[in-house]
Amino acid sequence: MTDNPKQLEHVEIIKTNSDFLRGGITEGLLNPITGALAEDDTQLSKFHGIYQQHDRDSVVPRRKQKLEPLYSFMIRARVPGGICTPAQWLTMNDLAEKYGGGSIRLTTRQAFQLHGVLKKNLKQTIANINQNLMDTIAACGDVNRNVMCTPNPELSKVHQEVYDVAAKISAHLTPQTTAYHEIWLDKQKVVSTEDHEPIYGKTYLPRKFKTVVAIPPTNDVDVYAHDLGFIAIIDQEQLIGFNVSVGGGMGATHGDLSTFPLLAQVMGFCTPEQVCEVAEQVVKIQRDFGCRTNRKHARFKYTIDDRGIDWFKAELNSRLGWELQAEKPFKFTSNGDPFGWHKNHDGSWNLTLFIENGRVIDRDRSPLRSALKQVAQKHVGDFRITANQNLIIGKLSNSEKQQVTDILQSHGINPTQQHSATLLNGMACVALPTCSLAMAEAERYLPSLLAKIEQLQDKHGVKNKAIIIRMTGCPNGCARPYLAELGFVGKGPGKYNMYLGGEFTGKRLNRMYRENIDEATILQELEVIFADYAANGHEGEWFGDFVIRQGYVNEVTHGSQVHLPLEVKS
Ligand code: SRM
Ligand code: SF4
Repeated sequence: MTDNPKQLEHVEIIKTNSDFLRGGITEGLLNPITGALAEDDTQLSKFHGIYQQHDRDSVVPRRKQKLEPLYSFMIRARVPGGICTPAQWLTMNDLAEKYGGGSIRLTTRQAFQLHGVLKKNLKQTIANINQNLMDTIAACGDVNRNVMCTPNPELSKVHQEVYDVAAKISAHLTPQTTAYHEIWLDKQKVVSTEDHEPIYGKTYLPRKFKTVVAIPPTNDVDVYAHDLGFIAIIDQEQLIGFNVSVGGGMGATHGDLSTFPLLAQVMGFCTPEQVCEVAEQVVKIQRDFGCRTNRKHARFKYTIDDRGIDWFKAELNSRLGWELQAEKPFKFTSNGDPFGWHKNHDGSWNLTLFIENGRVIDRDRSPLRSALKQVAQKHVGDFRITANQNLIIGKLSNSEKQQVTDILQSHGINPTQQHSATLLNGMACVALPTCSLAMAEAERYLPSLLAKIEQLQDKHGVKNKAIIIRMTGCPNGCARPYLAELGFVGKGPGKYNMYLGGEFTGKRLNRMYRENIDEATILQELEVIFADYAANGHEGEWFGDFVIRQGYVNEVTHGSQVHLPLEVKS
């Protein structure tokens, strides 16, 4: 509120002067000299769901040829609660075929990403997404992003009701600027009307903001990793309301102990009718109190950590003009996905398919994208992206169930794939070659590391004990690695920090165990721990709990401990 303009982050100036997110994007799109946008506009384009990237694999050869980097764009499409229709799936498929290198990426926040879209194709791609009733606005940028929701319909009869709440929050917090329609959909601005952002104001939020809705007992959406969470409280198959959680986040910077992941704290309860009002006031508090002078300290988690949860509760209650009720009891039992066929409460079928690291692409022996295209062409139910980057083909009738099985099998895909627990619980962020922040491989490397980890588990007889393993190419935490029982965070090419001690349902942060180690060292470390786990693990004891009980790491009680130097166990 009292930031000195001289100290404001440059992005704040860009936002203020952007005329509600217009900047020079329209002109930049028309400039044929370069495949890039102007630098300031690359900050604004994020609010429109677009990241400028370049192919990091080809930088050096292109530089030698005196060529600019091979610029292209990542487009992220919002899918509230992860649910889309077969027609929408087909749209993303067609766009991936035409403009996105034949690849669709399902994200850890239940959205779609296309990579490699050239500047000249951006407008057409975004127009097509909108024609099919999806959008990309607020998929990125300093605003509330895609609202997540447990997508599994068989979990509860009130799933639809909870999902509707998630969709409402999403609509309520969507930016109101007309710039999006003007730039991408050729809508003319009404000259006499000023844009107005009733929730965000002219400078939007200090930083990205993420909202999630969870349906216990599954915490598949990792509610504790989010700025704002609503945990559905269901009593005798009636949705009575939501516990509200605030202040979670994952991002950190290597070597900077003032940055750290934090778990969200549950702070009260509200009714379904009160949810949008609560969400709006929470966002406005962050708008007014979040730090705008240091982007590394600008996430909502720090606003709450700096001032304390009691300050926040008082501020929220005073803005609401009424008080949140006391939180209600709830219990999470897992944060993974239930793979295979499951019957819904209404008799329809769902198939949860494992999608390795969310990448839907045709590979030689597994033409997954083509198979799903054919399913979408036949199927009348829906497609549900999970927060673990997997896919639920939802609401199938008995005959459709058989059709889907036949289609997948004819493409060499077994719908009830018998993968190991390790593979099924693995998750990696995109990282190289597209992510400009990646320090090491993640998506392209995790499968081969998991295969080696599995061999070790097999050797020690612990292969069937599921372990949540996550990898990211840098400390930003896009695959929520600090909640994993075993986490790997890229430090440099081929080098990772290794984390131990997250909890199986996602409610405890892990702790850095080894720093900057290569694959051989990772496997040596795990050999010792797995042998110990096999000999001394209790019946039913999760790996993350075991490593704490055995003293490999201490339990983390505040995120600032995650990266503290550790007394190394010899
Ligand atoms: Fe992320 C930045 C990919 C979920 C924390 N994230 C990025 C960018 C856009 C890199 C950039 O800024 O140039 C990555 C694009 C890579 C690419 O080539 O596609 C990227 N993030 C992803 C996705 C695609 C990972 C995935 O494998 O699925 C996820 C897209 C989610 C979506 O649909 O909206 C993704 N990112 C997350 C999550 C997980 C979550 O939200 O549940 C986190 C941790 C939670 C959090 O926000 O605290 C996350 N991403 C970040 C951060 C660190 C933010 C921070 O507080 O420090 C950055 C960097 C930044 O914002 O400066 C980042
Ligand atoms: Fe990129 Fe880092 Fe996010 Fe991975 S964690 S996608 S490397 S920003």
